Amino acid sequence: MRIDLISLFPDFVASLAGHGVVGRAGERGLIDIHGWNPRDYAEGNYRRVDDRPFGGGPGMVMLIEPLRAALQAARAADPAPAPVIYLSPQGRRLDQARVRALASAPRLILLCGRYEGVDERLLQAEVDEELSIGDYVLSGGELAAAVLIDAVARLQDGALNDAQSAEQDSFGVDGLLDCPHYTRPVEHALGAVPEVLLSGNHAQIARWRRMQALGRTWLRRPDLLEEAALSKQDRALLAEFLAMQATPGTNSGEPA
Ligand code: 9D3
Repeated sequence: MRIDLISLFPDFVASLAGHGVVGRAGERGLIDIHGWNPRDYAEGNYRRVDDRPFGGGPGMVMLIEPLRAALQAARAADPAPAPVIYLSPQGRRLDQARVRALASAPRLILLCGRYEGVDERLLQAEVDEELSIGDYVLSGGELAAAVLIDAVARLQDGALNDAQSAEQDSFGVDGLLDCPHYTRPVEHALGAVPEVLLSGNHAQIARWRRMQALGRTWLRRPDLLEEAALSKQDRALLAEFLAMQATPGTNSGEPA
């Protein structure tokens, strides 16, 4: 997958993408990130990339021409057609279903804004999709682009090691939260490891983990449960979890 990044700080995003799973995906040639700085396409001694908003008000607005020229250069660098994604607080909220769809594209162009935003005419003419990463205020689109790159890079075939891939099978697909995890020591002042995990009974362990995943999702993210397609067995496990919750002396490990 080729990713072209239009940003006043392309190196910032590329450096974030140079570590961990994304870094490895880059080394393996699974993703290839190219930065394009609108300032390099700006005219005049001052190389302006922004100007004051018509109608007044605080902040600056990114100029059409430097962005258009940077986009054009990015497009021309590869013949594959690429959707242009604008990272913006006005966009649709990114979720794992959208990440999955974008991860299968051969190419993406990511447009990052700074200041108050981008001249609306450039957006109308050039942008195919507008995405937000959540309801909080960032200073620009760069961190959002880094989030999107991380999320699509780890879905590329061969990006994860075997253990990570196995985990991905059970999580992220069914839309539930993860179950709790424990490692040594078995006994600690902070508590003991649930006995079932030490039993060696893999069917019982799988059942317990599924029940915990269902229960935590119900407690913490009921919105996700409405989307998830629960089997009859899942409903029974959830009922069992909730009954245990209601019984004093059965601490499931949930904070109050
Ligand atoms: C305080 C400035 N706001 C005036 C009401 C508007 C505003 C402009 C530019 C708010 C944030 C930004 C910069 N943010 C992004 O470019 C951005 C973003 C975000 O802020 N939150 C979540 N997702 C994203 S994607 C891009």
